[in-house]
Amino acid sequence: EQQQATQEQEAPKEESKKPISKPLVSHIYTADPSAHVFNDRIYIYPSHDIESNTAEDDEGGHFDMKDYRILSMDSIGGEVTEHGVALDIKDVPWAKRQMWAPDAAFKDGTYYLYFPVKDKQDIFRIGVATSTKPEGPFKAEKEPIKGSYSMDPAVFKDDDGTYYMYFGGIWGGQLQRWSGDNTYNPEAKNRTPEELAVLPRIAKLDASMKAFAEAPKEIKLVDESGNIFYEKDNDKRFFEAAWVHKYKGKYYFSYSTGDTHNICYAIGDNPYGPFTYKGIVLKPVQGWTNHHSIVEFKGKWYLFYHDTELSGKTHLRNVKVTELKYNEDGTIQTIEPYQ
Ligand code: FUB
Repeated sequence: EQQQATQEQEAPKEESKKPISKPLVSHIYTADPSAHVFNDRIYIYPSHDIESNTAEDDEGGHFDMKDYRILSMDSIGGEVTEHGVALDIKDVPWAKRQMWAPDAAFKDGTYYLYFPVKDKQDIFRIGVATSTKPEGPFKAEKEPIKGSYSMDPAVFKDDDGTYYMYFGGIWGGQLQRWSGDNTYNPEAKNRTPEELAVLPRIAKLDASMKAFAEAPKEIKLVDESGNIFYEKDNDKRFFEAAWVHKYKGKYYFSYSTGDTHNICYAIGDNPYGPFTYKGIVLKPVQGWTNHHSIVEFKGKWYLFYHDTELSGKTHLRNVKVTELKYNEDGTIQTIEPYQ
């Protein structure tokens, strides 16, 4: 079995350099920012990091979050509002521990919060909760989304009004335990370097927004020759933190490479891929994890991300934002988070 590095191990330090942007809030720790524009305002759906003193383990047990708090602002650089508890783990009947990176969507007057949390059997599932307001509070469904597993859901609305959920994360996110036909093997180990990398998943949402319209499928993430990455290609293969946005008719699938700490991206012609690897969006940040979202607001594009500037601890992060720029050919200009 491949030796798994502990997630408390920091990415290469950039201490002598200055961060390019400031934490959006400093009174609470926030991470994994999924940003959306609703009603001309930016809403950020982050994880709410806390110090729970849960012992660190190889599966990220110290990321022991217990609720969600939503942030909003009417302009980039404007005042940020934190809206209080949007959903508490005690109000999710099937949940046991670890509320990880959420996302949100809006349809027909209802806001949907999608969130990964471990169930009573310690298996990550994805739940859904609803509200009439983007900031919540949200009311959770009594069961997780049927057929859901692993973590880091990201919901993308295509121009034709179809919603797709992208999800999955390896190691502590448990995706390596699920085969391509969605069967569960609790004994499955992390892939060895010579094995093909685990692939992220997609499932179309049905009209209710609370169920999959189809069984989850693997997404082919490939190199320029069309080959799926091997686990040893860990500077390019998928680890966690999927996000999809559309730019000039192309689908951009971006994600974290986990143990090599980059946010990378790949481009495809339809929501299901294949997506061809193109490069790095964001270089490693302070802290082990790297997780982002990409959103257009008032004609400019922005990258929301996090680092550990406020705490210096991997599990106590703070969300940030910076502008994202494209080249003429549609490639993304790599962002250096420290200069
Ligand atoms: O916040 C907990 C986990 O850390 C997320 O789900 C991952 O993407 C990583 O950022």
